[in-house]
Amino acid sequence: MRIDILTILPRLLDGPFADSIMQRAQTKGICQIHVHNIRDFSVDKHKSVDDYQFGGGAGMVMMAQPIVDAIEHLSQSIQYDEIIYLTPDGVTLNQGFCNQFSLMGNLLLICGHYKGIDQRVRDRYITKEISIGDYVLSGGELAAAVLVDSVVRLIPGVMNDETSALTDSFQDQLLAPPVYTRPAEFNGMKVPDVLTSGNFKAIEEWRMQSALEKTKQRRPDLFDKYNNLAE
Ligand code: 6GU
Repeated sequence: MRIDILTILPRLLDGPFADSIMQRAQTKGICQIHVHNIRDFSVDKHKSVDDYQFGGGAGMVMMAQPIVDAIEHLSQSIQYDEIIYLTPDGVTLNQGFCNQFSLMGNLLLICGHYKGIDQRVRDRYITKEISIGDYVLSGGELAAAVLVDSVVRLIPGVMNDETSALTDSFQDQLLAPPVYTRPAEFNGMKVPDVLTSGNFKAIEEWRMQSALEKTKQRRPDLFDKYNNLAE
């Protein structure tokens, strides 16, 4: 998979892909991530990327020209499966989208700033508009990092058995149960007896029960969905 990211703040994306699973996916050659500075495609003498919005009102708008030139330039050599605009007014990202994107070959992500990008870029080029939740970030870069991380970890070969997405299968519908590691007693707090019992059937039952209770408490929406699917 190849992922291209267009941004006016490329340094914000230096960190997120340089370690751990994202780094391994790239060194293994499973995924290539390329970050491009939109400003490099600006043609005026001030290297502008934004301008006042028509109709008035506070806040700048990212100009169409540099973004469109960047898209056109990259599209000469790459056929994108999706051109994704990260924006708080997009459709909320979920595991289903992540699974879909992880099966694709080439993705182009565009990070917005200020009031966002000129609507004409969205109308002509964007195939998906994605938000990562109901809160506002100062730009799309951190959202792009979240999207890339959640997608790349799902590509076959990226994770080993221990970190495999298969082991979080039922957490797609339920929240994860509590986990513990040694020592069995820490500062007077004991690990639940069942986990040290060696009774694997009882352990599985305890985990399922804990996951159900936690989900019902914290995410009644997921709990209802889970029960409807089970019916
Ligand atoms: Cl994709 N962008 C911004 N700026 N804020 C967000 C977001 C995206 N998703 C949630 N909040």
